[in-house]
Amino acid sequence: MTFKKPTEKKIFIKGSTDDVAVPFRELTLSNDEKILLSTVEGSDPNAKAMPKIRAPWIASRGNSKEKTQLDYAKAGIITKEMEYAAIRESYKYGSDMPFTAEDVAKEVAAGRAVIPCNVNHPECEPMVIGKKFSVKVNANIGASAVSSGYDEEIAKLHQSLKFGADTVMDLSTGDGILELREAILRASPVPIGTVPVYEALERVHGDTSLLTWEVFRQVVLDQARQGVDYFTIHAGLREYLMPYAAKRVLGIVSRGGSIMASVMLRHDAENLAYDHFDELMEICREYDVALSLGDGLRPGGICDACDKAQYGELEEIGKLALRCRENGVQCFIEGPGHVPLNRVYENQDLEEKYCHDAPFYTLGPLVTDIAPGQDHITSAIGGALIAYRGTSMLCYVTPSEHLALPTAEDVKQGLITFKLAAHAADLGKGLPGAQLRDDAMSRARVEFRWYDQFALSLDPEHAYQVWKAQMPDECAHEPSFCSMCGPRFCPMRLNRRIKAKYDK
Ligand code: IRN
Ligand code: FE2
Repeated sequence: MTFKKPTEKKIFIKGSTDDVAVPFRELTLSNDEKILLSTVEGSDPNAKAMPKIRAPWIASRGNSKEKTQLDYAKAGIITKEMEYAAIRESYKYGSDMPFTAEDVAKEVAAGRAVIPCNVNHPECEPMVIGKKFSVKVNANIGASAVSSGYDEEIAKLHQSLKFGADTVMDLSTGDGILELREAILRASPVPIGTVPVYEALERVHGDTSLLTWEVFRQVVLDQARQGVDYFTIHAGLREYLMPYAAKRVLGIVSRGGSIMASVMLRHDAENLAYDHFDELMEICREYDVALSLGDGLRPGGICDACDKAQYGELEEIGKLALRCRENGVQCFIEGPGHVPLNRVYENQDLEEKYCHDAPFYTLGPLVTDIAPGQDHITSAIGGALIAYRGTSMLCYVTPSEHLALPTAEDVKQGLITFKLAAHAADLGKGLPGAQLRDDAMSRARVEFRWYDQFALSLDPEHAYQVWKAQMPDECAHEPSFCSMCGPRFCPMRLNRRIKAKYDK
């Protein structure tokens, strides 16, 4: 029997005008079935300079009084970004348009969704984060003072794009962060997020007594001008919540949260991002930077989960979210952390209640503490569950969590693990078309179309290697069994005979 291998090509689906052209990977399986897979430009590390697809859209809106996607949505104006995001969302799982640009606009206007896209990041291919849409995955990259440099981090960006990161956060600290961030922004078709307080601490050489509002404000402004699409700001970590954090076993485990808390202690003052929140919103609105309201008091262990510190901060964040909404600043809410399985849903439900349905973006949650080295798994278990309940975006956790800065291989493992968690949630949510790829996989399995199965999998190369390694050489020509059961015990073959007899 001869067999065709599946093929793949890039296609563009156009919107109402030619300048809205959304890239997809079109897979043609060996039986000529077609499947669309989401992609972005620039995932090829050898790609030329990124196209600035948004430049003409931004220029054409130059003098309008609306500044942000939220402003436009509230004014009933459909932007190209909304149209682009709607196409991407729809065709990710199929071929018709279950989500129109109007649907996206409606969710954005209500504050239930965000399109992170700084006006100074024209390379950004718009995407929408919200409960109504598919679950997104963020990958964290970034150098630290003791480990990794420029080239490694750019390689991690490309690795992230290749394995489907929907957004990437640059968490760099140490020297040269400005240049690195510039390179990341110019090479990234996905929204880039940062935690500005990390750079603020760098600028004062780690001396929290020098970390003032003026320093912080300047960092925020510089990064906004550079094109960062969203900022994690830990403004809900109020002074009155500190005693609750002090009672914990693990205290404050958020890096940004602990910097904020040290500054507050040092100056014996309220959180400076809280005190100056209006000014922060002004900067964010000017450049359309979305605020990712940080969970500085997220629990760092099962023992600290769901305590007064965590939920008290969540209530504070909710009030800030409402202010963002009123002021035309897009925002979403960061969440835990370490949470036992039985309290995962409660976290989503409280977030919606306190934060007025703003999108939730969680770090896992990790459902146990006992698996360092495997925490991509402990966190994907909680991640799948909370995303099924309504979380809009999952921050990946890699196998090196709690142990080391992730390598490029960790980035890959973290992403694959979280892409499968996000997809499991999409399936559970019953998103239109979410099951198409699963069904194609099942048919390929029954028909022993091995190469189709590889092409449909999240990590084709790995699936192929596992299959190949144990296949007897003389059978390697598309055998109708695999080495798991061998030819005599293959249930798939038995099923064929059952079908032939009973399902004519
Ligand atoms: C996501 C949800 N809660 C926290 N995160 C991410 O964790 C956050 O966006 C950032 O990428 C990373 C580290 O945040 P901290 O430790 O500074 O809070
Ligand atoms: Fe942790």
